[in-house]
Amino acid sequence: MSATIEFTPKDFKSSLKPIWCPGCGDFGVVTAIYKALAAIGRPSHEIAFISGIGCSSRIPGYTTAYGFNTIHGRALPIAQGVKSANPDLLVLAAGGDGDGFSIGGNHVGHAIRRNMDITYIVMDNQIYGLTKGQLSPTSDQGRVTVSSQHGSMETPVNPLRYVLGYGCKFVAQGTPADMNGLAKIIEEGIRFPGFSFINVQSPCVTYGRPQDQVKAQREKMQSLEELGHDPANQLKAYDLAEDYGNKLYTGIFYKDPNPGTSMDRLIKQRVQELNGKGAPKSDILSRFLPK
Ligand SMILES: Cc1ncc(C[n+]2csc(CCOP(=O)(O)OP(=O)(O)O)c2C)c(N)n1
Ligand code: SF4
Repeated sequence: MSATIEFTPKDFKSSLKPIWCPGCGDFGVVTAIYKALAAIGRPSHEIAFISGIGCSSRIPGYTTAYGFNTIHGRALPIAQGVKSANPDLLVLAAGGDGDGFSIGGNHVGHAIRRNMDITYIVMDNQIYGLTKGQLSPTSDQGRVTVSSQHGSMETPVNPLRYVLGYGCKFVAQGTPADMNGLAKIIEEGIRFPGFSFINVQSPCVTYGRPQDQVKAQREKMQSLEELGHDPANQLKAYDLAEDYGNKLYTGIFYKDPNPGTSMDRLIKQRVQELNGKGAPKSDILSRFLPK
């Protein structure tokens, strides 16, 4: 680790020009990530950024971290593989609401259960952006899209309650309408020693609705901190999360005050114990983990 080097957000911006639609909320998310990484102060070669497939999943390419734009819905299994192979890497995972809660929904619960020290950022625009505006699992009931001409008849997923229900130890929400707040939340998520989930209300300007855009969000957003919410209060967090889709709370819903040891650390400890006992070199983990 190079703790003495000072970084600026620009150090984490790659030379690749984003091809997102002008005004897409994801521009704000990547800018907040640059700021958070500068505050964390680790060099790009110690960071791995894993995504699925979607407009939002292009995000690793716009950073200077090692990146892998993987398979639709599979950011988390791959991120967990990376983290268990090298627990010393700072691992970020990201994708859209479709990627995370539709095709990849099953992985979210198991990633939470395993509790690897990974920060998972979902850019929740309540639509499939890349494939041109179909219903996503977080779309409202009644929403008319190219795949729901008569209005959606499905009950939407509440991502905040979903992850809290699985026992996620760090749950937050932000928006590019409050860039500094979002950067701070991402920084806190990275500093949290376990799996952290950050839902970002990142509007799609092309297929989204006027009431979901950044301008409308500015009117609507309410800081949990200003409301006096105690992030150690899990039951209250669950209560507040119920308002997903109606209110726009920003900040930390829940942060476990006793986070325990993350699974990547437990694996590392176990491998060190096995190495100390002269375990055979064929042990797959001991071949891949740093000594
Ligand atoms: C296995 C598989 N199924 C379906 C697709 C098609 N597909 C690509 S992106 C996407 C959804 C994109 O929506 P979301 O994940 O919410 O991200 P966004 O584009 O809105 O950022 C789908 C269905 C795919 N690439 N691979
Ligand atoms: S289609 Fe929507 S989500 Fe995709 S880049 Fe354009 S504005 Fe962003």
